[in-house]
Amino acid sequence: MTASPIRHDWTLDEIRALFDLPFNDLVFKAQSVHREHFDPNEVQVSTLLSIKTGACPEDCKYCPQSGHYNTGLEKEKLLEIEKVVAEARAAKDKGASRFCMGAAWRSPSRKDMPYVLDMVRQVKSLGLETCMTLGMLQQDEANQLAEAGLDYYNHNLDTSEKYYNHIITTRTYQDRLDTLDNVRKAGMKVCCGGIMGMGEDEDDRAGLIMQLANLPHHPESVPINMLVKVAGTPLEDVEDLDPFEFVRTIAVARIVMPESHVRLSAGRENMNDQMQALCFLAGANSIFYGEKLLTTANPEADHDRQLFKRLGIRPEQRGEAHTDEEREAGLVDALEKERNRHLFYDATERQTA
Ligand code: SAM
Ligand code: DTB
Ligand code: SF4
Repeated sequence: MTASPIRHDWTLDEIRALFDLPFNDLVFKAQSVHREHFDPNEVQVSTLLSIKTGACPEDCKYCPQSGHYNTGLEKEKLLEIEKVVAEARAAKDKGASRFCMGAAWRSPSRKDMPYVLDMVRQVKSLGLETCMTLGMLQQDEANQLAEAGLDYYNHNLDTSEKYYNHIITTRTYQDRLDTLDNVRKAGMKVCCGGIMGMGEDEDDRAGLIMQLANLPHHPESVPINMLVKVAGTPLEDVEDLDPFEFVRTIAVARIVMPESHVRLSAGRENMNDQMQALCFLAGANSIFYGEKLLTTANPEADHDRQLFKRLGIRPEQRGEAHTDEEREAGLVDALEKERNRHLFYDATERQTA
């Protein structure tokens, strides 16, 4: 079978046509593409930590951390490095392969940069992949983060260009594209996706996926979030999205970005196991693992380990998505992978014993 080509010239009509396929045809196509590029029974697991919480100057209508809305969130200053490292170590012990650190900033300030860079160095030295999401980045900031060893930078487009102004007014779509460009030029991997269920229509979901797929390089990681409705935000009462529309979005993302990890991201707390299994079938192969996202709840780690067991899913270990050449060059340690895998499942046994 020839592998699906990597394209960067998708039209909205082509993406709409994928969304319009009968559900079974769409999921079958997505799963077929998935199998050309990935082990269908492996899912990458990342753990998230909020390193600076609340009082954000931006007005993103979905966000509990925006200072524009009263969500009753306790704000916190930038966490001390030791605390972050301890959390990262705990995440690694539970079997996470990547540690993602998020800050409620419009962009990092000059005075915070040295701390953030030190965090990257120390978390990386634990043997974890590192990811940060700190808001907009200038080129020199992106370069510094890359130099400190940051593997991934998360910066979402969130929705279509057309719907964007309904959701955020304090920074433009172009600002976001510029940050993504700076991250790429600095040589980091890109994590970029969006949120479903914010009152957008199917064309907006198609528009977002088109934007992502037509970036000069596909983001290595594409988080597809279901809106977590938080009381006090302007979107707290928005109508629920049909769950099948969410699965369709994952499937289309998988088809048009065949080599990317598609992350079943925020919103799993409100999804049952069957819905999550359907998302994996549609090509999702990454999750956030651990009881908390940034400020809202995520399923219990033990529940996720049980779900993986029931579905025969293995956690993808750091480096498994590397090329054969990289493997042969000894960048991936098979023994460590096996040990980590045991660590992940043994944690279940320890907690259920
Ligand atoms: N302040 C930085 C920024 O916006 O780039 C980083 C942190 S921000 C919380 C990271 C991402 O979390 C947002 O781009 C958005 O996609 C997602 N997010 C925030 N609140 C959410 C919610 N209530 N439901 C789903 N996703 C959410
Ligand atoms: C992403 O796309 N989703 C994550 C991560 N990137 C940083 C954040 C989800 C946040 C959900 C709301 C909260 O917990 O505050
Ligand atoms: Fe601030 Fe990020 Fe939340 Fe927007 S999404 S309000 S930028 S923390």
